[in-house]
Amino acid sequence: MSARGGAGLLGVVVTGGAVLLAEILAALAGSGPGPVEAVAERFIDHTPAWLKDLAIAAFGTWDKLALSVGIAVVMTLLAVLAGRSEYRRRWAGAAVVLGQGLVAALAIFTHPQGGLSATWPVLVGSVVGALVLSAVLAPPERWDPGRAMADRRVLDRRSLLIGAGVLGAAALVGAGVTRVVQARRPPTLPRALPSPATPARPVPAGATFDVRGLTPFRTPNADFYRIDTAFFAPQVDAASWELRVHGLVDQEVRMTLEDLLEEPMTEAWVTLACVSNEVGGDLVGNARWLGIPVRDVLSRAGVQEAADMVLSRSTDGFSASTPLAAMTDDRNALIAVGMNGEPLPPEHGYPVRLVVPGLYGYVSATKWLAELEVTRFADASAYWTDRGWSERGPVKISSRIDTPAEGADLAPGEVVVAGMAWNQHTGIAEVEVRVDDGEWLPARLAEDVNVDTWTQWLMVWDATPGEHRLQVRATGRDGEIQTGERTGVVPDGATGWHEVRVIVA
Ligand SMILES: Nc1nc2c(c(=O)[nH]1)N[C@H]1C(S)=C(S)[C@@H](COP(=O)(O)O)O[C@H]1N2
Ligand SMILES: [Mo]
Repeated sequence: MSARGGAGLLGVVVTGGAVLLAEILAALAGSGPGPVEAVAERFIDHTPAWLKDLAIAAFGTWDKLALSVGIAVVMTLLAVLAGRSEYRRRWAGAAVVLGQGLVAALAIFTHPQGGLSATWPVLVGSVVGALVLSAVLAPPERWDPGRAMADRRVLDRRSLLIGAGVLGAAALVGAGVTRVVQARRPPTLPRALPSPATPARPVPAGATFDVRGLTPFRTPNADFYRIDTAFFAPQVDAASWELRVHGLVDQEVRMTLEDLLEEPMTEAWVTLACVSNEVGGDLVGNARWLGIPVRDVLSRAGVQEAADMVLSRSTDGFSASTPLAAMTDDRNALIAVGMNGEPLPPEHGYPVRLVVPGLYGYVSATKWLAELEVTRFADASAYWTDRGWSERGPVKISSRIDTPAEGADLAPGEVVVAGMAWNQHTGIAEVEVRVDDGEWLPARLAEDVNVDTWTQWLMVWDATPGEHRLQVRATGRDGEIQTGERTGVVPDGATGWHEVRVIVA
């Protein structure tokens, strides 16, 4: 390898080590986000809406992986640059490493869960990195072994390494001690999930069809789609968590997690859907949620006449604008602590989130909930509304073919066509399938659980040889027939019929 190539490689190794050190320090101290997370999230926050939409369209739920790869590539290029610059001019590469450290420190400083006190791990990491880089990469003639003992700069090199080592070790010990002193709790609730005062009706056997390839009625937590602007799920401390209800209310209400868990709980099956779900997409899931009705908390605060919206905010700076009526009418709008019988997983909002039947997640389902501000649409706007999405997001009636899969090779004869349909808070009255622009034929609906959940459907199709196109559409309990007109997800959700093409031979 050429000397320059070697310098670039050393730059990568040293910078990588510095980032790792900063990440370990941040994780140990629990003082806030690590540099990679902070930079990624600040990046997401400052990405123009069109680029974000493009990323979600191109990568779907892999968008975060794509972003990680992008960040890794940029960091590697900067690290190679640092190595080569240091090789050419003393401190030039060290300056690049320090510069990266300062950028990351700024990202942490301005991060909702960061702040000034959370910047020290990355500052220590980048100073250690700069010292080590300078020590190992000064121009080669300085390291002529024949002159080693005589050359003061060799001493420089040794003292640099010693300095870096002492600093790094001291920081590690300090962070470790902080960790032990804080004795951070594992993410569990202060007590077991209460049993519901108002339980959900048991799921009748007829609510699920046993068809291979068909989505299960209940989405296990581990399989539930995840969409949010957080790179890593925020770590919320249950002991100090508090919900604040304020704005156009008679009196501000504050509740700790203990307070919340003492309230009578409602359990409800609710299907959650993302506005970014394309026709046929899988950004939708169904769970049994446990929580207290939002209206109970709002009535305690006393909502004033002028209000028409609740702006919910998360601990990480996200916000959602929910029509007041959706939180005060009789639907199961919940301040939820449980998901399928367990505390919320960190990625789904631990310790507390909102779930509101009938509305897309971006205007209702705030995870890592921190506050409810009672306000007016005329006076405030939410995170995604400020980025070009609609201020209101009622779920659009949708249906999807799960099986057969797109492009499937089938044998002639009876083929089970099955899938899901959802129209939260209104309900599904009918699902129809058609083959090759033929007549719409009614599918069989599974027994429904409530109007807030999705419904499985199936149809037995007598497949004939050839290439065929299957399409599905649903009709709501209100008589609305799902439109075949194709629109994209921006600004308030996609429309159009899902179709799959199959080959029968
Ligand atoms: N704090 C926070 N809450 C959030 C979001 C977010 O970015 N941050 N995204 C919302 C969106 S767009 C959706 S679709 C749902 C997704 O919830 P899930 O990840 O549990 O499926 O969460 C909502 N709640
Ligand atoms: Mo979403």
